[in-house]
Amino acid sequence: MGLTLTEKILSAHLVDGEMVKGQEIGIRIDQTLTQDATGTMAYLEFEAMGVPRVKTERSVAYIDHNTLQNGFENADDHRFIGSVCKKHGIYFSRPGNGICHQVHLERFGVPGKTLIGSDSHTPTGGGLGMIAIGAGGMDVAVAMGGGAYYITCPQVVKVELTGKLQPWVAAKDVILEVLRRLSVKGGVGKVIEYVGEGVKTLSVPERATITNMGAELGATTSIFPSDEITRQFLKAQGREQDYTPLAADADAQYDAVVEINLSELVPMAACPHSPDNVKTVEEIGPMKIDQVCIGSCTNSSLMDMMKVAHILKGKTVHPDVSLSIAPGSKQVLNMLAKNGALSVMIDAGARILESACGPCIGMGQSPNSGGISLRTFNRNFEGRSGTKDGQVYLVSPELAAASALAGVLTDPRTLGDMPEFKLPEVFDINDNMIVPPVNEQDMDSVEILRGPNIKPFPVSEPLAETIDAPCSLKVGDNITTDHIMPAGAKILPLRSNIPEISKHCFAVCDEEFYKRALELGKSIIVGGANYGQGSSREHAALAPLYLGVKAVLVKSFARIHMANLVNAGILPLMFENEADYDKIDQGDELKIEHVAEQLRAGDTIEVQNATKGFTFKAKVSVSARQKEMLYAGGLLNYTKQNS
Ligand code: MIC
Ligand code: SF4
Repeated sequence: MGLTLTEKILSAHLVDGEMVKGQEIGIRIDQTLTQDATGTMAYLEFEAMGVPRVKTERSVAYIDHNTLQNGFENADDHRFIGSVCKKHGIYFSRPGNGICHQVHLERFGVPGKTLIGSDSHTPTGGGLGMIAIGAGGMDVAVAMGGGAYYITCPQVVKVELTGKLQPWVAAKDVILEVLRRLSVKGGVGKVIEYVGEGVKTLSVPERATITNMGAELGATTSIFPSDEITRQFLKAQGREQDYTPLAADADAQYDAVVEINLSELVPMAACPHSPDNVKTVEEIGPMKIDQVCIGSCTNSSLMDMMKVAHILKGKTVHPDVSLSIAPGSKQVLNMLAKNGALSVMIDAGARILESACGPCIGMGQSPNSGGISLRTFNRNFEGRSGTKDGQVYLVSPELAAASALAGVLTDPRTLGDMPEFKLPEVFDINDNMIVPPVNEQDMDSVEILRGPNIKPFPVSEPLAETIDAPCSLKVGDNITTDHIMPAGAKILPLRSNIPEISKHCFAVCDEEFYKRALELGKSIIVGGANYGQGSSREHAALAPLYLGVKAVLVKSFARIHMANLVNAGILPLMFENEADYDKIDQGDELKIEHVAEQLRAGDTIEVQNATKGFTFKAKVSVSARQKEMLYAGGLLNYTKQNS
């Protein structure tokens, strides 16, 4: 029986366990990436492990999230990360060089390799035929130290692409269609593998748009084959030597099949406030808009920008619309400057932003009150834009540009003939903003620059004999990490200061939570389905840890967040009978006796609701290795015990 591409790469990297679906496997990691908002913690954790130099083939630290230096904090963090990189063998992509996923695709991604990154959109690398997975900072620290990365051996879903996109219909519409069909929970425990004739019609940046936003399916990752188109892209990046052809076997067996005829797709938008709330432009109608933001790791490639420039050429942005554009990397921005497209954008009235995450993470460009914002990004969770009642629609760059001119949601197919957009034969290559580390023999001469914003991470304790704590908060379904630990320009600078950032924990849901949790000393959070979807930020586990949260009891978890809870030593519990969720109220005293003993005996735990006087069952769906981590009080304690 033939193998899927996913199985081929995973089994070539297997260092622990067996390739049995649903079981935990450990894989060797060839490359890691971090960004600044998760990076400070990841590097503090790496330092705590005491490994002198990274053991991966390539590790890169990017500065792209916290670039609004509104006070000393972010600049301190950048200098800290830069100095750690220099000393410990990591390449450092300086602020201004671009968004981690875009730059990694351009300069470092290699087909067939494994990559983990402390950012949930790391699967962008799947556009180059990598197994690229988003993870918590601690997992990335362990991988840098040469440790394996553990995942559940995934099911593999085949997405068979046929046909060819119609003019002005975009790669973004492909992933929106997948989200429409599978939903934000549809990818859990799965890798989405793209195959079929239609694959050949998509360039590497288009493939990367699709794998990038595959994160919104909750999937472990998404992957495209590595083919002639991949070779041409790598050649144009001066990296043809990194090319290897890779594909699934013709008789590979998949766990599920989705068929998409590219020719039948139409322009679409994900409506507020979920990436799977997808409608066609026709269904939404010519809605009046206030803002358009083009950029983010989903849609900021040169090809995207050239399409936008073509649409804007000789026109003016509608007087009621603010248009911002953030090209994804220095390479993209500079090529636009050299070929004149940047001037076209400026002429049309676009507000050009630096090559960074910017508005995507709420770093500026919050829309007006109740404002309707079209964004080429990947997430439209409530409040993420920085405006609580902002209405964010996720769309393709083509649709965004056409609408910015018209002032209303506009089908880009009304633009008429589309010229053929081709990737350049040679990209503009200048890696002068990527600082290499010093040689190993010189590492002692590098001083680590630790500003006052950098505080040690909270210490977790070994699992208690009994957890006896009140429910400090009860929340509903699809709680995102943006609810648990919001981002934005005010809060992001506190990413290396857990005591301070914890003040904002769950503030979107309940402003009193911080105070209440601290007063209670220890507590349990109760939630619904798909708890912790979205970002990989381990702060969504570290802040609750700091606030004394001992367990999180929900209907189901998102993958990265559950791993982050275990890494932090917080017990992740799932209702065996979902109806028990309705019987618990905030304030109820919950009691779990002999926790470790119960865990050793199986995967079900008995919980008492002392306030209401009933007992119910909760599942702990973790591996044997993760149980050991829970007994030890998290991954760091576990790693120390076992090294
Ligand atoms: C995001 O898109 O939510 C982020 C900001 O890139 C996060 C990482 C973070 O919270 O720092 C992610 O996707 O993992
Ligand atoms: Fe940055 Fe947005 Fe991409 Fe996250 S999703 S890495 S914030 S551009």
